[in-house]
Amino acid sequence: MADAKAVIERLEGLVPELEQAIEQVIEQAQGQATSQQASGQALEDVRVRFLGRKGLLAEAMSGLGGLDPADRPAAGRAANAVKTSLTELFDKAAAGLKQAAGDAAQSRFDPTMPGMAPPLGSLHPITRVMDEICGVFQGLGFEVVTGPEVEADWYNFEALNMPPEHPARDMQDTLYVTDTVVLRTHTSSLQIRSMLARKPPVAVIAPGKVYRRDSDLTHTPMFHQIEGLLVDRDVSMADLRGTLDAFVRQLFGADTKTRFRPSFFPFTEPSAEVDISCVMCGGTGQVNGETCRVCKQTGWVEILGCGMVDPEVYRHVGYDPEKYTGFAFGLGIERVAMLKYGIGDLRMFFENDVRFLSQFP
Ligand code: 2NL
Repeated sequence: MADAKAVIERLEGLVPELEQAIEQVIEQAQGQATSQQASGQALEDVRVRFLGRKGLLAEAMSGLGGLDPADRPAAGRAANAVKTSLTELFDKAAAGLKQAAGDAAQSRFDPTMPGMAPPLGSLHPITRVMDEICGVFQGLGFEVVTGPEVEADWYNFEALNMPPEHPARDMQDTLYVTDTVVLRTHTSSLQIRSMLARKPPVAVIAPGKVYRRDSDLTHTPMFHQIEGLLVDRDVSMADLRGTLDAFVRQLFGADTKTRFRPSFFPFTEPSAEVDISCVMCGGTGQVNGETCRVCKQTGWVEILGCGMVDPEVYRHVGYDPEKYTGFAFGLGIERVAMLKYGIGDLRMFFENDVRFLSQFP
């Protein structure tokens, strides 16, 4: 017959043994020598060693079977009490370890550290220049208008004094959607729409994407344009010059000079092209003793086309050409942006390389 006292002693001896094993795991965890995951695993190993199916408790309890039946109830109660103690010890240790891991994370968190700045986007340089130009004209009392990029040929050509056989309507130059629908080749179509929608005085500025059947080093099939239109009684070419002078000075600086050269557009008469004194060399034609690459030593760069609205356009929108006069102008945004920021290659605007774009914060 096995000795009941010895079995009970063996069982009860497990409690301090587990306490010691747990203490060891906790000491290791506090020494930071082990990771949170490693100490969790070490504790689990201890649990299996004591409480597992073939663990120390199971082994000690197997002694119960060999006892005198009279001793079994007392030994059984002792065994149950030990099992409860061991389980509680283990649960407490596991909770303590988890708490300690949380505390450690807390102490590593430094609320005084500067935050991480989220990466900021920026406006495309074309958008910036477009906004800036619109802002200047809004300051002069013009209203910004927008509208469709897919346009009936009547608004894009016919109303602008470009009848069906006009050379600008050639398939070589224009992107046709159907026989009578085009991708707008300029934003003049918006100004035609504006004139149809209201009576003079009209002062509108029309920014947007335009499309031409053209693609090489200096031309892209899509580019950006701004057109302006002012129609009222007694509008003269002097008003046109004054308005464009004010615009150019605001955009390129107060020292900028302008010059008007005679030109031709089907929708204006007379027509002119406007040059500004070169933004690179200040009109001298030289940069550090070398030929200015922007104006090719001429001291001037072309910036826009303009003119007095042709009476033929008024007839198409139902304005009386005897009563009203007005001026219009158009300019390419890419060209202005290249001049303003000293960009030499048109393709930069369309590649959308972040290293380029992020230079315009
Ligand atoms: C250029 C020249 C120009 C216009 C656009 C216009 C619009 C209407 C009536 C008359 Cl509704 N004219 N627009 C006039 C002259 C020149 O653009 O070189 N653009 C890039």
